[in-house]
Amino acid sequence: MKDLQIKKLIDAEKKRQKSVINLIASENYCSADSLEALGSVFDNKYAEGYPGARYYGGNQVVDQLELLAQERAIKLFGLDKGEHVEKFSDKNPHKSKWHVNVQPWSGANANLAVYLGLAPIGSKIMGMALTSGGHLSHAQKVSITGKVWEPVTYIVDPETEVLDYDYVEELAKSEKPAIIVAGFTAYPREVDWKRFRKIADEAGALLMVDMSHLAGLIAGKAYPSPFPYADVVTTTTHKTLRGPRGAMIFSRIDSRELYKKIDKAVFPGLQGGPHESQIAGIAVALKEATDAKFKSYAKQVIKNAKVLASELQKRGWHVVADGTDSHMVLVDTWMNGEKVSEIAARSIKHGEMALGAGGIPGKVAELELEKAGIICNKNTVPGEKRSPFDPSGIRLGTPAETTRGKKEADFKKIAEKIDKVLKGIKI
Ligand code: DSN
Repeated sequence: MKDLQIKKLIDAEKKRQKSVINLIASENYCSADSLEALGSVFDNKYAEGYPGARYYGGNQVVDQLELLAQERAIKLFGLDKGEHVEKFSDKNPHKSKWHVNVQPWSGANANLAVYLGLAPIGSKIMGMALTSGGHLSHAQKVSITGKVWEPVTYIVDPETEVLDYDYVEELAKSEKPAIIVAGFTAYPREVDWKRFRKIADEAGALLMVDMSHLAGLIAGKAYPSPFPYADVVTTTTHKTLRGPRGAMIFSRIDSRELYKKIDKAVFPGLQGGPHESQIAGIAVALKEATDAKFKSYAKQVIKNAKVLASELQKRGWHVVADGTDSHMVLVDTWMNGEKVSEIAARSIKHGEMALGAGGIPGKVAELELEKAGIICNKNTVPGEKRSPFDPSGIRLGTPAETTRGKKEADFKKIAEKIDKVLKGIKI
């Protein structure tokens, strides 16, 4: 590369990535082949429209690429075999095959496109609260998704910190949202997709699952698939799925023609030209994820997260929802209970008690862990009393380090190190 300033920064970031323990639950390392496709000549091409119906000439090769990416996505999640047709709710007559749009530039865009296509402006969208593990694009007030549509927000059970489906059902039945969003950004436990289908049917709503965090685990058959039950499934491609950044929207092909409305919402509704180089990189990752090795990877991700959670619990840390069934572990470092009362004592000295009980603010935990070479993110926790900029906990994830070959024994050591760093914090 001739641009030495940029080359220096790329090398510095490579060095940083290699030298840290990366526990950001939403990050991963995509393959060299994916990166090669991402940096390819496909980036030079304008291809507004869809295969066979573009607004520019010269799209013969790009059309083949996009169709191949779609075919691989459908195959990876078993949607080519019709196995996700029969199980679809008896109440819902829309038994169908699936279509996938591979053009969304990002996950938030993909979610926005679904709402734009399927929910009348001003209608209700029901999503989980940010503090319970929902995402900004699940109709939160600070996002366009909660300004253009009316947000209906559900939370987890304050005691157990897991979903209370009866309460979600009651809320859905009384609010009658156009769309119910399931699938979360900081919820570690298994989700009962079938129950969500029932809730959507009872409320007369569409069920959209945002499986961004779980896509790789679902592709690797290590976590239950939402496809038998959802009307629409959105996902990013760069988290557990281990591709380059991007997103996809799966929708049923049936008399409701949801897929046509979604395609129109993506383009021309929200986006211009698709990033075909991004689509090429995603296509590579989709093929890699069909490999048997990827199945072992997905299982290992979860095994590692379970070890991380239990090792932290053993040392007295409050793990949200009492553990994990996925790739992530949420630790409430602030409301951490009596077992780490010495930490609370330090916080009292620091004057933090005014804000609640208290241990370590998530922001402090994130910074101190980073100083020790462990990268994670501060995160809100159920019943959050502090602010999203300085919340009560941290979110830890195992996908990136599992890609680097780490197993249970390594995560035991990582838990020991986290414990040591956090308990040694001088506030
Ligand atoms: N920022 C992603 C995450 O970390 O979960 C979601 O957009």
